[in-house]
Amino acid sequence: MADIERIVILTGAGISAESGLATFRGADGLWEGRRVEEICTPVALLQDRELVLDFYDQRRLALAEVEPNAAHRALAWLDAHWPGELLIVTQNVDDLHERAGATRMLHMHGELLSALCGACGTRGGFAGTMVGGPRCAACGQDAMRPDIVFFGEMPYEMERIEAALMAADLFVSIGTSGAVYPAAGFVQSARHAGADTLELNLEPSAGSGFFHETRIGPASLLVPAWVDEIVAR
Ligand code: BJW
Ligand code: ZN
Repeated sequence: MADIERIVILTGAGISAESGLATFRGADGLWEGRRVEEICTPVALLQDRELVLDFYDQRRLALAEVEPNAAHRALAWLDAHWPGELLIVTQNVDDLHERAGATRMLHMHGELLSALCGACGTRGGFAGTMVGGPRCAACGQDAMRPDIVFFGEMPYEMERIEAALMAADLFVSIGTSGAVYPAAGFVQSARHAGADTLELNLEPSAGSGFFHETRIGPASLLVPAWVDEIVAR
């Protein structure tokens, strides 16, 4: 492996699984019998608004019951100590990376603790429940929705992510199935631009063959071990 200065880390639901949050495509990934692909869409929000708001209300409330695990803490430690460039791109909408202390990070699929006004586009911190909830403080419309990127919507900060992938020396993917684009394509972009690529996951992801190396196991063990390894280089 060549000298490593710039690291991009992609995380998915698997990094929060050991904190007690369900993954999407695991055995416990259904909500009232529906797959996430049926709930997280603009059409579902229009046709079944209460179900969609309730899905996110329940998950927002569940954040109070969980804590960051050893994998989140190891990445936060790396964030604080890595002298080169580092960007943690999470697909997760929980706040466990931040609670562990990570700062060089972004939420490409939005955040449970944020609300978006569907009428005027105002975004802001939100901690309550949305079913029967507040009107937008900015425009007064009854159009508040979770600040979550639904299928067919553009993920946040794509320009910043693409620039980081193009410059990366190392791309590490942690706990994501590789089923959802554009995140599933990051490994190919980074590799094509010259980065080394490493996957840490409980099982090989859909795009496992695109990585230079795949390590199989729980994030709480694999991530701290990889962080020890990278800082000892
Ligand atoms: C462990 C572990 C442990 C367990 N340790 N590991 C056809 C082909 C290609 C693309 C498309 C297509 N049709 C449509 C698209 C695009 C679409 C897409 O990709 N669809 C697929 C279903 C095919 N994508 C989009 O629409 C995206 N937007 C977009 O493309 O915009 C461009 C555009 C816009 C407009 C016009 C034109 C173009 C938006 C995607 C939004 C995703 N949203 C969700 C829900 C919101 C967040 C939330 O509610 O939490 O995001 S879906 C859901 O999947 C969530 C996740 O972030 C995302 C990824 O899931 P993740 O994290 O990988 O979880 P799992 O459960 O799948 O996997 C967990 C993994 O962890 C597993 O591998 C386990 O083994 C592992 N694991 N325990 C380590 N302890
Ligand atoms: Zn508004």
